[in-house]
Amino acid sequence: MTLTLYHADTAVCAAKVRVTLAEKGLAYESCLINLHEGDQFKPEYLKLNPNAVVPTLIHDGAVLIESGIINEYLDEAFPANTLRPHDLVARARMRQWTKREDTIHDAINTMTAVIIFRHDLMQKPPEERAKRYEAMPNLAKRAKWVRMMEEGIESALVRDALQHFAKLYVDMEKVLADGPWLTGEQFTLADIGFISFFYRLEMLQCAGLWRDHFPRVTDWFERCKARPSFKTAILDLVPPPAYPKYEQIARPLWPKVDSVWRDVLTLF
Ligand SMILES: N[C@@H](CCC(=O)N[C@@H](CS)C(=O)NCC(=O)O)C(=O)O
Repeated sequence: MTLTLYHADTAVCAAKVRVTLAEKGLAYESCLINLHEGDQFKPEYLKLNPNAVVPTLIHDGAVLIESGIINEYLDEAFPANTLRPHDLVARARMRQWTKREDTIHDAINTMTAVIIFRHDLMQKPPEERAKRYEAMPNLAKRAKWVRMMEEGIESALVRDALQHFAKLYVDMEKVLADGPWLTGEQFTLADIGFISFFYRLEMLQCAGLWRDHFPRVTDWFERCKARPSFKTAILDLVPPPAYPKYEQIARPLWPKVDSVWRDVLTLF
């Protein structure tokens, strides 16, 4: 049996799959894709993943894409240490959480882009910026990217992203009254789906989004971080000292994020 994962150390979607692999104790061959260099657009990679994104998993020659689908696949293909509830109602609830991952990922992408990517890109001359935009084959993604780069932290896209987080945390806070994990007593793919997103927000100096307002969500994330899989799948690849840049760039922007956040929270 062979498992090969195409991923990138900081890519939050790839980290979701690494957490599942670690929780299930599955070894894999690691193929790193350099997203900044544009490896994802190379023809040989596009044959595996026509969406030009990571992760891609290859299991005994079968190519699988989409992190949430890969996670369910892994749990079905390797039933030991199951990460899905046996009870069908609980399993359906788990899928209600995993279904939200793409929307939350999009919001994470907004925050990372306006805080970090923009900082880097705006230092480049306009022609080089235009080249970067043109290299993006997906026109909707390109249009969003241009808007994020032009508008930065003031963009209404930030407010949209924060609204998605607010709804998520309110819902999480509610269910976490009934158990340590999102579907109750068992740690499942529902929890796994959000861990790397929380870590990214922590790197972006935005942990106040939950720490200042949602105590059960705060405890939940601390429990996630205490699991050995967090170290193996996330921390070992993205250690905080390797990213002082994130802190330096992001910290001055937190007051602005926090003021929009407090405003958004009044809607919930
Ligand atoms: N829905 C996809 C999203 C994958 C995705 O957007 N991956 C990001 C990294 S987290 C990526 O590869 N971005 C590179 C790019 O957009 O050029 C999944 O969950 O697998």
